[in-house]
Amino acid sequence: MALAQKGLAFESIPWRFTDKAAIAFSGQGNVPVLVDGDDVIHDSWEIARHLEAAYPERPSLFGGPVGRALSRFVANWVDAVVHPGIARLILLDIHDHLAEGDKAYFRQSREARYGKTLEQIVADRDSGVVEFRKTLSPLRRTLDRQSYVAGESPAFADYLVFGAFQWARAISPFPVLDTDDPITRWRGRLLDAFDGLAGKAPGYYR
Ligand SMILES: N[C@@H](CCC(=O)N[C@@H](CS)C(=O)NCC(=O)O)C(=O)O
Repeated sequence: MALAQKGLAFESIPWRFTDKAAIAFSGQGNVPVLVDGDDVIHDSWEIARHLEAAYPERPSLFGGPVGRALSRFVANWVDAVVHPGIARLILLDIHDHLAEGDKAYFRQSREARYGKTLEQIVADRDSGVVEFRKTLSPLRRTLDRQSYVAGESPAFADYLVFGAFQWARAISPFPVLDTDDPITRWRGRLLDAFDGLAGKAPGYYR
């Protein structure tokens, strides 16, 4: 979404959890990794900072230093609340979609992290999703009053949050949001943004 907002053409390369060798040149084992000419950047936040610094004449991802600082808060809220909240609902679905060679690694690493089996983690998700939706109240109240987290048009703060919902939509049929929710309508606007870039990605629902 950040690359699309900057109007930059890109090629995306599918990647699997255990394919660490393919990204070893980045000096670590997580995606996303951006290769931009001679620059190799990993971590979404660092990628956004790079794009903003390298392409300042293109539409801004942060809207200046104040926006960047506020987006940092959004990034931390997404890391601390939204991603873990969604993960507890969909971890088993992620596992079930993985290539056979990745399943054992995923199960072992996530079960060690949570101290439970994948099955135990998602067992109470029908009640867990009700609690998860309550934690989204600050986002819901914001999007009830304005079209995007960043205001009248989307920016990186939106993509930080949207990424979590796009992840869920791509990997799990479980509805993490209610259909009648300002957050669902905002998600729909972002699925349509940039000629429907995100909406064209395979997903279980719109
Ligand atoms: N805060 C980082 C998170 C990066 C991250 O955790 N990536 C996961 C995506 S599932 C990953 O590559 N995991 C590899 C693994 O678990 O081995 C970012 O936003 O870039």
